[in-house]
This record gives sequence, C-alpha cells and structure tokens, in this order.
Amino acid sequence: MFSNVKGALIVGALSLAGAAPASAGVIFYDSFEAPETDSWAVYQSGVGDNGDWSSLGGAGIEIQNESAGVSDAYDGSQYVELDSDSKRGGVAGPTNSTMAANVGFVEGRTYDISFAYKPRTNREDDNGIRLYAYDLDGDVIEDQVLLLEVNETTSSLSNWTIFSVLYTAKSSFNAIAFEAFGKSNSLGGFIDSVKVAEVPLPAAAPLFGLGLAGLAAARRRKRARA
Ligand SMILES: [Ca+2]
Ligand SMILES: [Ca+2]
Ligand SMILES: [Ca+2]
Repeated sequence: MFSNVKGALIVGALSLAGAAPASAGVIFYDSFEAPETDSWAVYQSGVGDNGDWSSLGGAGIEIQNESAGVSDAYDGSQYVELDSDSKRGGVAGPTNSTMAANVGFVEGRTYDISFAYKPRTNREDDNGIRLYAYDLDGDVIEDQVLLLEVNETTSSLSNWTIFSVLYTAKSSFNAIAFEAFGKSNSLGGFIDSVKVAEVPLPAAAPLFGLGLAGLAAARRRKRARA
C-alpha cells in the first residue's frame, strides 16, 4: 500500500531511552491490554486499551498474551505482533500488517512519540517495524511521513527497548501508524506501550528566564563580596 506514496522522509531526532519519561503532556497511550486474549488472536478494528487501532493492510493486528509463552510484555500482560497471522481472526494475504490510530495532533505542535520494541527472531530483515505520521481520512491515507524504522534481531537486541522520535505536526496530520516490514512469515517485531506526549515548549521559556535571573543574582552576590 505504500508504493503509491512517494518521497516519504525520515524526520525528527531518533533516540534511545532507557525508561519511559514522566506522563506530562501525554495525549495518547496504549498498552494493548484489550481486547483480552488468553493466548493470541488477530483483530481488524477496535484494538487497544480504548479501541483506537484499526488494521489498514495485511492479515490484521495480532495481540499476544504472555500466557502464550512467546514473550513477556513490556507493560501489563499483552503486546502486538504486526507480522500477524491469517488464523484466529486474521484475513488472507501477507501477514505483515499495518495498524493506525487517531491521536489528535495539533498543527505546529511538537510531539515525543515512543514505543517499546522487541525482535522475535534472529533472522536478518524479519522483525522490521516502521512508524509513520498520517493524514488519515477514514481508512484512506491522504499523506504520510516516515518517522523511524527499526529492524533488529535477537542477537542485536535481546530485550524490550524504548524507541522515540520527535515530530512537529503538519497540517491535517491526525494519526500514527505502525507497519511491519521484511520477511512476511508470521514472526516479527513486538510493540507495546505506545505513547504520544506533547513537548512543552511554552513551559520552557519561563524556566529559561528563571535560570537567567538566578545567574544575574549570583553575579550580584559575587560583586557584593568583591
Ligand atoms: Ca501491554
Ligand atoms: Ca504472528
Ligand atoms: Ca517476519
């Protein structure tokens, strides 16, 4: 579905963080604890803690529970595998799937978008996940920006890791999406704890001003002692 969208750019600053940041400014969070499954199942819409995610291509959105014995979750007991499956609710076609959710971006504001990722296999080009921002009209992608791409193996990355990227919302962009890529073989990268937090630029200005005031006060004290 992406071949007809040209010129996707990787934008923003990719960073690796050891832990999720504080919850300030969070406008969207999903740990995929719903729909609840006792092992694994594939869903097409209404996926996630608040039912925000829909499949936009591939077999569907596979939710795995820790009780399936495949992996632990990063948070809670469930997570997503987007190299999905045509069984248990999945549809025929490539198992590599795409899921999207509206997140309520406001044009011109900057967001820290992060998620927990873990590769399932040790095969090269098997666990790829791409993160996009979308201008989404229903299930039609009007425009998209590729924000980051991760493609690890269990040798290069053995546990859950948080990836994050900064994105300044373009006009009419209203959604984020994840796409599985690489070998479409029902085994791929795991996703959990998707978070979108607004970067609080307005609050930074007064803090900076306080810093300057503090510096000036320190200089005055130094002069007074001299
Ligand atoms: Ca979870
Ligand atoms: Ca799968
Ligand atoms: Ca795969």
